[in-house]
Amino acid sequence: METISCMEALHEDPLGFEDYFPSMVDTLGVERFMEELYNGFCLLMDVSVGLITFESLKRNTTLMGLNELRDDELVCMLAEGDLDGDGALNQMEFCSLMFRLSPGLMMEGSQPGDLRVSS
Ligand SMILES: [Ca+2]
Repeated sequence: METISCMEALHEDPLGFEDYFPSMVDTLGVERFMEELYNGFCLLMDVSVGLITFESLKRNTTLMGLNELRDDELVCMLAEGDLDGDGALNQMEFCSLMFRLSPGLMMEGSQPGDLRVSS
C-alpha cells in the first residue's frame, strides 16, 4: 500500500518531530505550541496563495537547512496531509499532519480536532 509506505518513510522522522513536539508542548503549553505550529506553517507556505505547496515546501525546507528531504518525501508529506484534495496544505491540514507525525503527542491523548485555532 502506497499510503502506508509513505507514512513509514515519514516516520523515519527526517525533521525530528517525534522528539521535538512533546517537549515543546511541555515547555510552551498547548496554546503557545499552536502558535509555533502556525509560525511553522507561515515559514513553509507560499505567501501568494496562503497554502503550503510542493514548490513552497521544497524552497523553504531548503532555506531552513532541511534540504536532505527528497522530492518524493515532500510529495509524501503533501499527499499525507492533503485532506481536501487540492494538492496543497492549508493551516488546518498542516497542523493535523504534524500531530499525526508525532506519536508522542497522540499518546498524550491530543486530537487535532481538539486543538483547532479559532481565529
Ligand atoms: Ca488541501
